Amino acid sequence: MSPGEAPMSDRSFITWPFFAPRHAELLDRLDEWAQANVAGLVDHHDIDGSCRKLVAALGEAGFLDIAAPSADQGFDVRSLCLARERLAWHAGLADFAFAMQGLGTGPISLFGTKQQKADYLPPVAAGKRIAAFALSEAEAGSDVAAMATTARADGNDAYVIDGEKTWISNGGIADHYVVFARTGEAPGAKGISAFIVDADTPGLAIAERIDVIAPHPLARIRFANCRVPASSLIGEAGGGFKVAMATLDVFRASVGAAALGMARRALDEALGRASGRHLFGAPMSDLPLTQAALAEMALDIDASALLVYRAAWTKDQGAPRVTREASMAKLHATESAQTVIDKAVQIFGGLGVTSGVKVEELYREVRALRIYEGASEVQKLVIARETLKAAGGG
Ligand code: COS
Repeated sequence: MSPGEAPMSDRSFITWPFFAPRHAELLDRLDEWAQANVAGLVDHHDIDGSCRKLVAALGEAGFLDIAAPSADQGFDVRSLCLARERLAWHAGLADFAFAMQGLGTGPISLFGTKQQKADYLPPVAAGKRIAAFALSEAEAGSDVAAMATTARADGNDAYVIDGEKTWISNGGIADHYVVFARTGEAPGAKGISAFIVDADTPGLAIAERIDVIAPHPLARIRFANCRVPASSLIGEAGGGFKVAMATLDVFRASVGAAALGMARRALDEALGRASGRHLFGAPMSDLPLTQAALAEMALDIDASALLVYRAAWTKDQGAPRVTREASMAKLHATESAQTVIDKAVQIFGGLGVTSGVKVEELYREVRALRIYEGASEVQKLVIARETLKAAGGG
């Protein structure tokens, strides 16, 4: 393998019974496109510019239809997961650009009116507009129902939004934000609504850009007397919590898929390193401790893959909710990807913590996945609740 060239990757999973022939074809197209384009689109010194270029190129290549489907049948969650897995294998930023087009329109795809879908989905799918999902607040990340941002009805034809959202991906470069705010129909989860807010709406301001260990566009956003038409409400007034949770039911499994793609890449890198490097007179891959690490990595990857594809397949079979399956997929795939990548760094030794080396990049990139779209602790809570419910308790 020459420097900079991507290693070979196991693709036998595509013959597992979760997938149809169109998924194998998608995997081929993604790999071919990413090999030819991703390196030229990612510039780590210009994150905003890279994301804009990635969104435009992914749209032009036709992949964003998977993230923001206009067709009546809606999401093909297996395609969504495969796309994230494969893009994450190639570059975390490519996965990020793809995924946020989906999360930032998920509520519209699932609950939007005909008009909202017609206005927002085609330009996002074409890569001509950038989308964002604004749910988290400083005091309401895991506990969504505690959110403080308000949207007050102003007559029958408008709402006025006040408050702050933070850690908003694509904050600063998005053309619209799906914003969740308290409309007060009832306390807690039942008094929240979702709105589409165009980025140029007066009263919406980027309060701060946030730097993180694996840089991507991220911001704190302030709403001050931000007036939006009533037609921007997604779903029913007071139904915003369900809109958020149903969107996360689709996208949480895909976070697991992104983690899986990163873990697969780490294993591929580690296999190359272990067979190419000689230690004590033999290839490193002959050492029992190296073999134990590689075995544990391969096992974790297959377990994650089974959970991710199970969640995606179950949703694609028409299950109204896949809360338990999606939480299990996200929890296991993100936690184990962290471990798999850490083992790859160990196999690389000093080179593994050197800037610019792929496993070092993966080590930084995977960390946030255990936090966003529901931290691991929230996933455990969700799985326990669902398990107790199924057993007739809880
Ligand atoms: N799909 C549809 N509806 C759902 C749902 C889902 N997946 N999950 C919950 N709901 C509904 C419930 O059915 C309930 O409605 P009813 O009372 O009519 O039955 C309502 O929403 C409230 O649900 P619940 O009582 O479970 O709410 P909680 O406040 O206890 O929710 C958790 C708790 C922790 C599960 C939730 O807040 C959560 O997932 N938090 C993490 C959020 C997150 O991912 N944050 C990161 C920001 S996104 S980058």
